[in-house]
Amino acid sequence: MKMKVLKQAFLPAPLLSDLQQRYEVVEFSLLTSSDFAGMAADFQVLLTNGEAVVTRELMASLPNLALIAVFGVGYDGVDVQAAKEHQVKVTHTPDVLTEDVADLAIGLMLSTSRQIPGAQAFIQQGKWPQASYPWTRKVSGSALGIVGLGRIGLAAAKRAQAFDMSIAYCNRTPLGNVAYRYQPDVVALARESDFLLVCAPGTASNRHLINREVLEALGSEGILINVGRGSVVDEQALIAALDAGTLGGAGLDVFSEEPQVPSALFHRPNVVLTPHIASATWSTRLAMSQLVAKNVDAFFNGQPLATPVPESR
Ligand code: NAP
Ligand code: 8YV
Repeated sequence: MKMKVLKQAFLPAPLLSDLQQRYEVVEFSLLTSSDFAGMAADFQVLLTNGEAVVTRELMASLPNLALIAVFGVGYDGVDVQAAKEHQVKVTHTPDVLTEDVADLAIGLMLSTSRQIPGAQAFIQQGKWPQASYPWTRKVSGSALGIVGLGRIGLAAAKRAQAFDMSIAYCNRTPLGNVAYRYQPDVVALARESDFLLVCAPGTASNRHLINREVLEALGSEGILINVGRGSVVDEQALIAALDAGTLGGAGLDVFSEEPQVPSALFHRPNVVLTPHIASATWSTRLAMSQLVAKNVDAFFNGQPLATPVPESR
């Protein structure tokens, strides 16, 4: 008989069909409360993704839960303190998506500052015969501030070096082995930057780290890029700054209330929006899938987990 695993959130079809060869994957949203009560003790593994929320209550309702396997590197949706208390390990999918997310960060930087979507709309709206597209802002040689110089931040910095950008960063702890300038104060970093790139995780303490004061410091010529988590940016303050013209622009892959995006961000030439797609290439999503399966298999085979989160090591 196959062991049951509980699936709480959207996961790609290739991952599901792989897991289904070895496990019975049970869809949480299709269970009635009596189904759930009858089966809760069968689940040792919960499958989730980077956007979903795994609460203390859900963990408490699964008496034999021992592993939460996250499809994604960000695990801010998992109550890791509760997981620790329930002796539940958490795994995630670091490294395999780093390059893609850094690529999209650079893509957003270029398309926001050079207004590529706006320029395409200009052609499609038949405006070119009457006028030239307005001049935009140069990327090469400008100053990039990175909030969260981890795996993704470092990969973005490497790409930015090819654009001759001067690079500074803000982490809570400076890195010993990088040539980039450390700026511990995020407001000061924003003031010194033409582009502020957010790659920090969406932990509770990082909520609204990028607030009105930071956006004001970035200024009317400055551009905010966010590929980290929506909760890190105060979205209302961002909209207010765009309205007031005190911020130059924004390129956003993540939002506060996904998949809802405030319409106040739409139809602005200086704002480029993507629907949380930074890791969504075929090869990366397959690599993420393989890593989730590797962690689940390791758990059931009594082997060390491949990629536990730091709190589960
Ligand atoms: P990582 O290697 O753990 O890097 C995170 C970095 O953020 C660390 O260097 C950390 O340094 C820094 N940080 C944390 N809190 C900070 C704060 N308050 N101020 C400044 N820096 C802070 O993680 P990663 O693999 O690069 O991934 C980063 C995040 O990207 C994930 O957590 C996820 O939310 C997001 N992500 C988004 C997508 C997408 O599709 N858009 C895809 C993948 C990942 P210190 O600990 O020293 O502060
Ligand atoms: C995914 C992500 O979109 O890895 C993360 O933290 O945000 C993205 O790679 C997500 O986890 C898939 O649901």
